[in-house]
Amino acid sequence: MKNSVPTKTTCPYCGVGCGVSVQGTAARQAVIAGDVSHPANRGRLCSKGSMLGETIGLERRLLHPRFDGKRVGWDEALGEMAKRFSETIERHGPDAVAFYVSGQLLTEDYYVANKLMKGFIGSGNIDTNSRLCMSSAVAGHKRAFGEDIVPGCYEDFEQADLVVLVGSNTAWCHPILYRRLLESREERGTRIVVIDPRRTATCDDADLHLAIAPGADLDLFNILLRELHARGAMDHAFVENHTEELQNALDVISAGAPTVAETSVACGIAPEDLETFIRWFAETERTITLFSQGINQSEKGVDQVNAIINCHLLTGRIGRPGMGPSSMTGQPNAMGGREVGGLAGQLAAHLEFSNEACNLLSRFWKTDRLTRKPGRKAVDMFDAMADGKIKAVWIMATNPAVSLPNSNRVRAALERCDFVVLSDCVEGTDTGAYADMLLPAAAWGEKDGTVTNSERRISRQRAFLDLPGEAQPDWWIVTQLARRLGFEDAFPYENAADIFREHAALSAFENDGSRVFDIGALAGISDDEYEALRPVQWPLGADGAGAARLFGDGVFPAAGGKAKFVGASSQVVSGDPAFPLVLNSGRLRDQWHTMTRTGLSVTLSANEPEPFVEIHPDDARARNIGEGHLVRLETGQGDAITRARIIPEGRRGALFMPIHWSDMNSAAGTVGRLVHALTDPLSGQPAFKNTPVRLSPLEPLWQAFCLTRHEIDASGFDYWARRKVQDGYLYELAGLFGEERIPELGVLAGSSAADDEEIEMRDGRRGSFRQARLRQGRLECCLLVSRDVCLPARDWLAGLLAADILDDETRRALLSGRPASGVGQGPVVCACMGVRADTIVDAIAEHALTNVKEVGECTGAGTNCGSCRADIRKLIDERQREEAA
Ligand SMILES: Nc1nc2c(c(=O)[nH]1)N[C@H]1C(S)=C(S)[C@@H](COP(=O)(O)OP(=O)(O)OC[C@H]3O[C@@H](n4cnc5c(=O)[nH]c(N)nc54)[C@H](O)[C@@H]3O)O[C@H]1N2
Ligand SMILES: Nc1nc2c(c(=O)[nH]1)N[C@H]1C(S)=C(S)[C@@H](COP(=O)(O)OP(=O)(O)OC[C@H]3O[C@@H](n4cnc5c(=O)[nH]c(N)nc54)[C@H](O)[C@@H]3O)O[C@H]1N2
Ligand code: SF4
Ligand SMILES: [Mo]
Repeated sequence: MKNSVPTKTTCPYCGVGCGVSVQGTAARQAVIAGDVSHPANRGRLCSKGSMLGETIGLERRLLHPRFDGKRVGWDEALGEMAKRFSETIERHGPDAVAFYVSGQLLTEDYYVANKLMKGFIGSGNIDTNSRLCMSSAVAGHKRAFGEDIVPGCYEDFEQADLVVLVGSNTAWCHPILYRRLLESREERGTRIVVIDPRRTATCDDADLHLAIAPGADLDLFNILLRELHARGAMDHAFVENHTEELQNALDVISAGAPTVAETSVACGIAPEDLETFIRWFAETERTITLFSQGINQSEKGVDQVNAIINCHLLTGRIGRPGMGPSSMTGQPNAMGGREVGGLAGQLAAHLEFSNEACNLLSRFWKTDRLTRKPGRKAVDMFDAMADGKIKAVWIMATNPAVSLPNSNRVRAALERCDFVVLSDCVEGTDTGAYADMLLPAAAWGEKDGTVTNSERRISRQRAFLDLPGEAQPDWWIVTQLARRLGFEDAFPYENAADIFREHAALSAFENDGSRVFDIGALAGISDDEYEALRPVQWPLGADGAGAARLFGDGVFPAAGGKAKFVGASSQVVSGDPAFPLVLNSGRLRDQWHTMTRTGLSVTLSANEPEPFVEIHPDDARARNIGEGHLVRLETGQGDAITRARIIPEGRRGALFMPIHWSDMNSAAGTVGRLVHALTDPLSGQPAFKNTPVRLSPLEPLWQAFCLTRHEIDASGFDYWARRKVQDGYLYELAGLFGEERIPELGVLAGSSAADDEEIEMRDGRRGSFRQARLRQGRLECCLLVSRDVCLPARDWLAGLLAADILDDETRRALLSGRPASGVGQGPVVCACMGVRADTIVDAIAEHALTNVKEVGECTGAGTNCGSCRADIRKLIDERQREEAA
């Protein structure tokens, strides 16, 4: 721990980019709080941010470079890399190598990786997981505005009268922005419309939920544009002076001219709901349309982005307070990556692949090796590995074996690739299993740099921990390799500030207003000024002041200064009877992506213990699937086994699986194995939300769970899932196929120590049993096996590893699986404040609470990030229904 004054830094999770204040307490322990001075969050944090302190230990950290499974020093690791990369380039050309990077790198890391690949290795083959995340928004922005720019800011959400959330589960995925919206709504009465085929937590606060048929958004925004035009909602002066191609777009989308009624059928929503949406949009000047993965992750993602922007251009609602199209970025630095050209089709500093821009960049970098053509986009890059065209790859800060579509093929590609390097801060990831070289990266809290959030705000991430083991920041590792490849002069950096200054200088280099992205005012800052840098929104004026909104003056960075309408109509795709359902995938409130970090937090892991699939009751009934049953999903790409969750409010024919499970924490819960690798033809972004799938029930021969202090080898079981609990792990296990491999504690947890005490209870008739091992009176591990579906609730048991010496009553209870005296437990509802369901239910009953606010005052639940408010409301509703009955 470096000092005792709080360190101000930025949350490493979502694109809201909240400021975090960290107070060190002891070695690798810290008190985490929201930074009240940060304009994005003004002191608030969501559950993930609040629990950062539970993830900064050294558990699972990768601490030393490793080559071919053996520990090596940095010198050897970098020497080997330089040798392999240069040999490959010499023999097969620069396009035979690639970097696959991430929106979770800091801008400085990203800048040097891009500079090395495009500027000095001389290939365009650097792409990023942001391809999976917001490349459709990037392409849509460029088509409409001429440059990749998010016009508005978070304050707009507080100043809007209508907020349309389309393809976004904002309550869970951008919780603090959502919280700001709800708070201002209390005074302003802002209307909220949610457009999502699922009924998400975000729908609970909506005035209108359009449960749209998957993939029908283009039809919806096209009819909206036509109706806005027909009903006189057009801003004539704006359209005339600041846009072009409206008539073209209208002609394209009016083909066949579906009516509002026809469109409502195509979209699967009630005609009166569609009418309400059109009316509200038409009559509300201050309207924001926030879009996220339900829009971007589609084979027509770019067209959908433009369909949304079209409606804002027509009404002139852009760049002024409380209005505009708003692409919410997912990762903490997806925006920074866009600024440095992390995508294969861009150069640094918003320069495109034109001759002029290439010459400019060559001059600035003093290189004659700059690539003149874009490289391969993510999916294509891994296909090229599978085909043997790319022979060496360096993956940084992403887990493609889990997160790319058709991940079986991705794994085969990594297998085929001659030389795979992975920089990660943890070990044991799915991608790590395919790496020849593992490099230990510095993690959040250990590294310095900047990130840009969804409102173009650049904030510092600051180190408050020492580098553990031999871990190094990503920029350092890239710089070292660049020097060993012979580019010492171009990579002289000694710290992150050196790189930042160069990045800032490039943004202003020969710019003269031709690129909006300009932070030249920071090019000359000293190390101390960089250390003290306050959050600021680009572009920066000469005086260093930022800009909250852009395009308010109607001037766009396109040729001619005008924005463009881009129309497209949707194509009818025919289904495949072999795969009659459609699989959607997305996020849960308390986990981050592949769980390499949030999975370390006991609190965050308490809410959702296992991979699951959401199913409509009719689809479940037709297949004889009950709540909590294990099921198999199959697609043209692969299969998965998860728990069934039946959702009455869902859409028939539509399934949803969370993205967070992988081989690291489950037997077969990786959704990426199922997802087709269909991509948008323009952006290359995968269509993650709509894979044709079939579903069938499974009959377990037995089910079990095992609570242990140490990890066990569960790989032999047909089904398993692991989560972290206080002082240990909880495994769910099941036998599904063939001969029964019923677990025994002695085999799972190893043989007992001399004075361990083993207790056991068997139910001979049903073949169920419970075993526990006590060490000096404390629980060491236990196993509960059942032949029928019923296993006792886990939550009480999960706390027992942390308990002191177990008394007789608790031991008896342990074998029966139930707490002796109804101790208040149940699932954690509010992760931030650690409030469990039973506490809330009791408080509601005891104090006759009728709303979420009262529950908050009484128990603290829902008072921090607020993303559990929907769950609290459900508990209140349940209680009220019980009372009414
Ligand atoms: N808790 C948490 N927060 C996160 C993350 C995380 O891992 N965990 N990750 C971050 C990242 S990188 C990202 S990109 C963002 C993503 O943030 P979001 O985009 O909000 O999250 P998703 O859950 O991927 O998808 C959003 C919604 O799109 C809906 N959808 C699916 N198909 C369609 C469709 O055809 N039309 C419409 N209109 N909607 C559809 C889904 O049902 C889903 O509810 O979240 C960020 N925040
Ligand atoms: N089916 C389906 N798949 C999806 C999506 C979906 O909605 N559905 N969403 C897609 C989207 S939007 C995204 S953004 C991706 C996310 O997918 P990934 O990027 O693959 O997911 P993460 O788990 O965030 O992976 C980040 C990795 O970097 C490591 N790491 C963390 N910090 C650092 C660091 O500072 N340096 C280095 N070198 N490593 C670090 C972490 O330990 C982790 O292994 O998933 C995509 N995949
Ligand atoms: S909303 Fe939550 S995850 Fe996103 S930046 Fe803020 S604290 Fe981090
Ligand atoms: Mo993302």
